[in-house]
Amino acid sequence: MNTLRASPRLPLLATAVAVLPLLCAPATVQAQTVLKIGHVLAKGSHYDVGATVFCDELEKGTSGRYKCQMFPAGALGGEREQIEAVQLGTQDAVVTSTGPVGNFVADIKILDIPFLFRDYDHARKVLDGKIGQDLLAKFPAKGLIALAWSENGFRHMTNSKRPITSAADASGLKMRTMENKVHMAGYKTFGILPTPMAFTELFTALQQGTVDGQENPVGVILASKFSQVQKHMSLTGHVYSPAMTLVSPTVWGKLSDADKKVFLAAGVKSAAATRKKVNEDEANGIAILRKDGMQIVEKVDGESFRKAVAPAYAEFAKEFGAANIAAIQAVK
Ligand code: EAX
Repeated sequence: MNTLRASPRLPLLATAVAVLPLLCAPATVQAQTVLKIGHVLAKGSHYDVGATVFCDELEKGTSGRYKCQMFPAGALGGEREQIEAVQLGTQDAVVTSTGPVGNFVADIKILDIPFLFRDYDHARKVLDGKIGQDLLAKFPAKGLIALAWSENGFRHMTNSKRPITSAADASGLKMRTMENKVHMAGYKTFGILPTPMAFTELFTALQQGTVDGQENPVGVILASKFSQVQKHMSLTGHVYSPAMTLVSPTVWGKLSDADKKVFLAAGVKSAAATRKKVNEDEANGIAILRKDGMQIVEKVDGESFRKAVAPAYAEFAKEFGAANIAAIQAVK
């Protein structure tokens, strides 16, 4: 039994008042950590669905010891900015496309090669298999913890000038691209004038005509209401855009082994929820965008784009290894 002793500096009553709350505190006061997690898409988008599942799973799996404060819609800046903040530890986690990630972990730029992936099934098999998991293992050495491969989707072109049915139609258009050198090299072969820009600046740039167009998956075009500033859309599907949940090493280093398992499992569940939302957007989004006034070319001459980008594959093979590219293409 603690006996109350009057501190020489405090009369007995004041001492009692000071220590009383401590005596009434529950036996184990659970410290709670609130994680600052961001992404650049609107609430309700495929990233937001994934981030919400991630946070719910964390809270459940740690019995409330970890919760999230979510910052959607680029509130914490563009993807590159948020990745830098996660690396520095000033932000705890980010859900991001791989667009700018290649500037931090060069090896993953191989995934950004145009027409590398046949379809969603192929891309998901590669990323969830040895090739993708080996790439995730390269992140800690670069000051980032990659929990799982999530998904942005196959990218399609939109613009305000004209319908694009073949590579020739795309030629000469000033198109915003992600800050991604592989995309820019590939798109140049289509005759596009690539203008790299953070996603947070894109809507205004389209509205003001600073760029003629951009390219993004259906879910991004929907969630970002690009139908308000873009008349034409073409289902080019020229690049598959992976996404991922990155966590700061500052957070990761404080986790018990058990909590690390919770974080990893939450990352996997988050990715599954995002992929499900991407499937839904792919199924329903075109009709919605057409109803919103976009003129959509569904039958694109994909061969013209593949032919145009073929010479760049020699450069990609030099940078990433022909065998590595072939290994991805060979996954069935
Ligand atoms: O990650 O920058 C982009 O075009 C990305 O696809 C978008 O930010 C979602």
